[in-house]
Amino acid sequence: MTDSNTPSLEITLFRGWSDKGCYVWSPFVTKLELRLRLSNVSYQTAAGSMRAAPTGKIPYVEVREKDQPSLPTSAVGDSTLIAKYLTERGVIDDLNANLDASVKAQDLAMRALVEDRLYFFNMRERWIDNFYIQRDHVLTALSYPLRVVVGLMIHRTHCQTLHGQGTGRYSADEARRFREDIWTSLHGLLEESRKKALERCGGADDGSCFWCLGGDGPTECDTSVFGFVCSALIAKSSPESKEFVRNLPAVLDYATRIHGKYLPDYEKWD
Ligand SMILES: N[C@@H](CCC(=O)N[C@@H](CS)C(=O)NCC(=O)O)C(=O)O
Repeated sequence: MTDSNTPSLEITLFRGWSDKGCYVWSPFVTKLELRLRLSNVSYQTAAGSMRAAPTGKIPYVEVREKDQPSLPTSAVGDSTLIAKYLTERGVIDDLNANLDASVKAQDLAMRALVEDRLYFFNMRERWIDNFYIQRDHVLTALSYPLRVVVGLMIHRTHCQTLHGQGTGRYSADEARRFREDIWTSLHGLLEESRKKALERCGGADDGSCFWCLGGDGPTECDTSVFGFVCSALIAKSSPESKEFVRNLPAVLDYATRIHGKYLPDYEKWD
């Protein structure tokens, strides 16, 4: 549990794995953890299961009213919907409240870049190119025979999804280049943001965080981008992405500063 400002709700975040003290491989879980920690909100973690998740995906949360413990818990799924719900309940701050319309649009575009584009290249690298590593990690709770059967079903579903969405139709080289273009563009953006942050404090780097859109505080897209950077650095089923990201100094610096300030209790990537 982190220190709390929070008040009325007891929050359990289901992360897919128990893995105490570690990041999990899902970028959406880490996105939500950073989102909670930016508002200094207390929460507990548990493994949960896809079957219990309201959307069939992780992350999801269960919330209980602290002052009315007899009420049933509510379950909410999807990292964005969870953040919206907690914002509306006044539990976390609305990070984008004071942005003007064009910056809000940039923020949404950055989230879409990672959550709705990079996501599919990750799915391909993990579930197709490095299937056995991904299967054995995701289905670790299952016996080996079940893992084989369920793994095959997931593989088939993901192949169909990637074919329908289009990412599955590229050659391996094309897919790699598209994926690397995303990381390279993020690196360029973060280099500029770091420069702006340094200029704001007169060139003296005190090790503070800098943020994607170059402002003096985080916006929603920082939680998504951090989630995807962290996931690329820790997941063993995306070795090419890891190697590529490890060679992007501004991306590493961005994630290292956020890790140090907001998630220092988690084991860091190597
Ligand atoms: N839009 C969802 C995406 C969540 C998601 O795709 N989670 C993946 C793990 S990274 C998952 O649970 N996949 C299982 C499945 O697709 O069946 C969110 O923001 O929470």
